[in-house]
Amino acid sequence: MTPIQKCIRKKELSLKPIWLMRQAGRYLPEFRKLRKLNTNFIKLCLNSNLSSKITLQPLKRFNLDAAIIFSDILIVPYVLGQSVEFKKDFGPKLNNLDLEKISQNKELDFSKKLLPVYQSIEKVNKSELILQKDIIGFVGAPWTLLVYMINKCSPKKKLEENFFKDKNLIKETLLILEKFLKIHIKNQIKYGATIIQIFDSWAGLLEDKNLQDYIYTPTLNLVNFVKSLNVPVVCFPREIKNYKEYCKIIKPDVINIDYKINPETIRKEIDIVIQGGLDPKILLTNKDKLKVEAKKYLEIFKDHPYIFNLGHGVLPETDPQMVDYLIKFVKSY
Ligand code: 1CP
Repeated sequence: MTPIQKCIRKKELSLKPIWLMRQAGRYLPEFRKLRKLNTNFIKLCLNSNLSSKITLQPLKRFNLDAAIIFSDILIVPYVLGQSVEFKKDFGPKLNNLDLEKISQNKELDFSKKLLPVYQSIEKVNKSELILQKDIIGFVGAPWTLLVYMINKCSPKKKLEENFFKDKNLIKETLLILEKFLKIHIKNQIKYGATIIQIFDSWAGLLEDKNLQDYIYTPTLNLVNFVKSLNVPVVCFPREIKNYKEYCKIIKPDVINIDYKINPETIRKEIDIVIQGGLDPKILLTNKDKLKVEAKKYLEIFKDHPYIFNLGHGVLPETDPQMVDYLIKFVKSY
């Protein structure tokens, strides 16, 4: 059993495995080099030779306990027929959501279009670098995908007034997403993913009265689906106001916390495996500060099953040497 599986399934306390969100990405010069030659980001995700190589890049450098497959949560709307472009210094730009168009998708076609992602998982699975490590497959939560699909770009702070005006569009889109996200999850597992993480990056945008319909119901359906396949599921409802209530309702195997939440409070409130928390901005400071902060999390979660990770993704301006230092520190603690 891998260190992460021991932590999740056996609640081992002595192991504090580590991986980092966005561990494959722009802070690595070897990634930037490949990215420069491949200007179309979606095409890069759908090139299994390159995406498997990128997935393994951080494992070549660092003693991480998992690889996260190089893809994106927005690949699902893209494959469903809502085009997505990634613009430099702007982020994703989607075109209009066409419910009739996305309703016509068929399972076989959908899986076929995503085959390169699955082949990438298969390639990673065959690498020596992945021995005794996990492969993390992932999806965006229906709510977060809906935000991008309706808003057509990153919402940053607040949703527009009229975001919720077409209730039927929202309801139907969430159902379509649920159906195809289950297929995407099933396929990733079939090809070798050993953990599924559900990213709900915009969970913090919702008011309490909307949580049930837009987050709890659709996410619970996905979580129960992953559990039925006997694979652990990690949820990351970034900046959700009430992690305790979320965990009580959703019951994921692991909860990833963001950096704004107090880790001590969370430890007292929640009895499931916890992952993450460290502010990625700490990696931009210096080794002494990094050590103090990393130690804080390791001490707080000394007697709690804990997977070391960040409270959001590695920032592009991060020095890889700081990542190296963090991983060595956690591994030797
Ligand atoms: O080079 C580039 O310009 C592309 C940058 C990039 C990368 C490296 C994007 C565009 N996506 C990714 C990869 C990615 N995205 C991974 C796999 C790599 C890894 O983690 O090592 C994963 C798991 C994601 C997940 C993802 N994409 C999320 C959830 C996590 C989070 O950051 O909150 C979200 C919200 C996205 C959308 C997205 N894709 C890319 C960007 C810049 C964004 C965020 C845009 C925004 O701020 O709204």
